Amino acid sequence: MRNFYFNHDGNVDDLVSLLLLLQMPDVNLLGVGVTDADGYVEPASLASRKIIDRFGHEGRKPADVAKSNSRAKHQFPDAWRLSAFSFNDFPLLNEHGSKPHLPLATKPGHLDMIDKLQSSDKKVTLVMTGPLTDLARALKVDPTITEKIDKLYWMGGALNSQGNVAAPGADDTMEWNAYWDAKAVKTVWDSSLEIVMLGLDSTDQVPLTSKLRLRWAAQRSYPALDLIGQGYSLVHSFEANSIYYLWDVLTTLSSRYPELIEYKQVKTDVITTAPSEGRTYETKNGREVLFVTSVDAEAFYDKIDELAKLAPQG
Ligand code: AGV
Ligand code: CA
Repeated sequence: MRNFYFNHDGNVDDLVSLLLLLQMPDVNLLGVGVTDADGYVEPASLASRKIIDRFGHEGRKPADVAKSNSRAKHQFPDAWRLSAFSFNDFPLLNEHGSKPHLPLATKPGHLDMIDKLQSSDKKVTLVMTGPLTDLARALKVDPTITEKIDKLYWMGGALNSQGNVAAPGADDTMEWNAYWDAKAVKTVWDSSLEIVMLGLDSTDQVPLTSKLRLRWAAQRSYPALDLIGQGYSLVHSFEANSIYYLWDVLTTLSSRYPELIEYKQVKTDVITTAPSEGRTYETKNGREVLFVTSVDAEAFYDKIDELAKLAPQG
């Protein structure tokens, strides 16, 4: 068994990532933290608890879910944050009522992360699919957690300056999770952690297409694939700069199945001031990260199906 901790921020691909992490046969998910970023934290944490109730496996699922009390430097657009309410209302997650069985953790996200890491008997793979704020705060409270973290897999940043933030005062070179709290990225970069970075350069290789939607629809007799299809039906791209990708799912699956990706060592840094606040870039004086360059997209889509079919039928 491998120990994992997952911190996400409540958009559709974050919740689908949780669903799939729960299915990995040799992954013991120690804990889950939810940041109030790309999904309202209230419905996003409720939905997380219900996903674990319905799709978790005895013996390798977390005992609770922690809500983060970290706050945005730049908050996500409301139009994106609202999908967490719809997801939490899916009939598939509310068959037995609207209250999850799984409790909320007593501590906020960053302290929950410390507790779960410190109580692990072996090193933990840390997967983060939203802003890095909870980890940055955890490192300040207890820097010794670095000894408990095997690697950090983070969905965030971009090295080609092709960002996905369109906001006044921002120059379009940064990725949203980094822009939400750029100083947190800097804090994590200043730590000794081994970081695998899935920036937009790699996630751009796995867009959400209508072909994919139909592939899931055709397999909807599997409840987890039904939920995945329903989830992604909440997100559509009507503007050129808002195409939806499988950003977080790629990050999550890569953390356990690195054969899906190729990466190289690069030295990088992050800008923490406007107008490029949150922009990550390559520089020879930077800190080393393992930067994902390419994806075996077909194997990745197959892996989603394979894992989803392992979910309890109910
Ligand atoms: O920048 C990618 C991050 C991922 O963690 N999120 C979505 C994923 O959860 C922000 C984001 C960028 N474009 C979006 C986003 C869009 N069109 N809709 C929702 N979220
Ligand atoms: Ca996310």
